[in-house]
Amino acid sequence: WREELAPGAVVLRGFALPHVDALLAALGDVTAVAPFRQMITPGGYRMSVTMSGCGRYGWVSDHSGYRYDPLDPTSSQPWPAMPESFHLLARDAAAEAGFPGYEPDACLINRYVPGARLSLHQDKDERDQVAPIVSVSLGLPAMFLFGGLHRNDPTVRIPLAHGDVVVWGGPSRLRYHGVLPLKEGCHPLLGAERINLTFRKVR
Ligand code: MD5
Ligand code: FE
Repeated sequence: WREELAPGAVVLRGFALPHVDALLAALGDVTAVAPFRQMITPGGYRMSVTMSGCGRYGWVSDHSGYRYDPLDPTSSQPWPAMPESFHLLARDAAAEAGFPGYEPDACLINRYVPGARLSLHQDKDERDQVAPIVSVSLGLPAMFLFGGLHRNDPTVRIPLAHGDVVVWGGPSRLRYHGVLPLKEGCHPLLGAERINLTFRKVR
C-alpha cells in the first residue's frame, strides 16, 4: 500500500479511508463559508477545476497573477480555519512518508467534475519549497501525470483513487504534474466529482 514513485514521492494507497466521514463533514463546513469557485488564470482563461481553501492562506489566481492570500477574495474574509481532521491526516501521512513534524498552513481544495483537468505545472508559489505537499484524493478516480523538473521531461501516468494520499517531498516537490480530464462516473459517496485536498506550507 506504500509505493515510492520517485525519491521523495510516496503514494499511500487508501490511507485516508478510515477518515473519510470526518473529512467530508469538515469539507461541508469549509465550503459553506468558502464556496467552490472558478479561478481565472493570469492569461484570462477560466480554470475547469473549481477551488476552495482553508487554513491561514488560500491560493488565488486572477488577471494580476497567482498568489497566496490570507483573505478569500469572494467574501473579503479570512479563509476558514483548517479543520483538525484535515491537519491530523496531513501530519500523519507526511510522517509515514518520512517527513515528521509537518505543519501545513494552507489547504487548497480542488473539485473536478467529468471533463475537468489540470494542465502540466509546477507548484512554486510557496515560500517554503522544502516542506512537502500532501494530496488526498476523494471521490471519482483520476489519472495523474507525473513529470520531471523540466516541462518537456517525459511523464508517467499514475491512477489515484478514493482514499489515496500522496506525499510530494524532497526532490519531487518541484516536479511538473497535472491531471488528465476526469472521466464520467458516479462515486457512491461523492457522486460525479473528485475532490483533492492539497496541503502546503506557504510561509
Ligand atoms: C490534484 N493538485 O490532484 C493535484 C494534487 C495543485 C495540484 O496539482 O496544484 O493544486 S497536488 C500534486 C503535486 C503537488 C506537488 C508536487 C507534485 C505533485 N509533483 O512533484 O508531482 O488536484
Ligand atoms: Fe500542483
